[in-house]
Amino acid sequence: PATESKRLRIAMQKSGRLSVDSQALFASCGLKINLREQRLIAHVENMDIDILRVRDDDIPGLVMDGVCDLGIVGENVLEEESLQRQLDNHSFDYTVLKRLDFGGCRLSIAVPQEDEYQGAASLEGKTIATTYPRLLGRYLKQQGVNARVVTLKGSVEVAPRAGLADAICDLVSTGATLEANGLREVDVIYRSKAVLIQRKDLTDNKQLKLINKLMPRINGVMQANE
Ligand code: PRT
Ligand code: ZN
Repeated sequence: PATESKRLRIAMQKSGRLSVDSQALFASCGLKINLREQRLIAHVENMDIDILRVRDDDIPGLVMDGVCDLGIVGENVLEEESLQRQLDNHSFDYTVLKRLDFGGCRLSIAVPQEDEYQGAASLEGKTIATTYPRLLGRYLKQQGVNARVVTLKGSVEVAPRAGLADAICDLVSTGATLEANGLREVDVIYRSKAVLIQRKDLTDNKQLKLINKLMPRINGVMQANE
């Protein structure tokens, strides 16, 4: 029934680069979660919160569709989904509650070590492989460059060697993956961190109160880590 207050639903990455830090953030905010079982939903024992553990790619949509109230996701995935939804005329509303201090990386253009590169114009007429076609497409448009974009969900870094692309646009943190594949980072097109987002139409008083209780804790934890 609509009058009954629902538990706050928070989406987090089930397993991957953001899961350990997301869990640690929840723990340091006092949430007691039993994550032993490999379940989709974990109930928080001491608060009216459920944690949904999903693929990171599903998190923006779950929040934008109002299926989850909060979510922790990389800005790269969030922005890519927003751009895609704008093109598809789907809802893409959300509020960023906090930019977090983990999950940092950059989305960069990389070319084979020996290839010449003199700015974005060097990409004219080339084929670029990426997992982020909308972010790359926006960049190419801004630069006035016509290039072919090939979408790969994985193994983007091997595309040039495999003859699938002339260049790639992929996430980089240390640069070791690019180096191991004979590639050179030439332009950063987007800088990303993990963010805590909230759905736009959240009106339940109890849920809003809970969020108002959590936010100072998150701010406190982040200040202590500075
Ligand atoms: O299974 P699921 O779909 O949930 O996970 P996933 O495999 O899609 O994502 P995951 O866990 O790899 O990354 C989750 C988020 O972490 C990304 O969306 C980014 O916001 C953030 N992040 C931070 C990174 C990196 N750093 C990163 N280095 N995501 C991916 N990488 C990859 C990159 O794609 C490349 O293959 O690591 C490699 C490069 O790393 P370096 O250190 O060699 O430069
Ligand atoms: Zn993913």
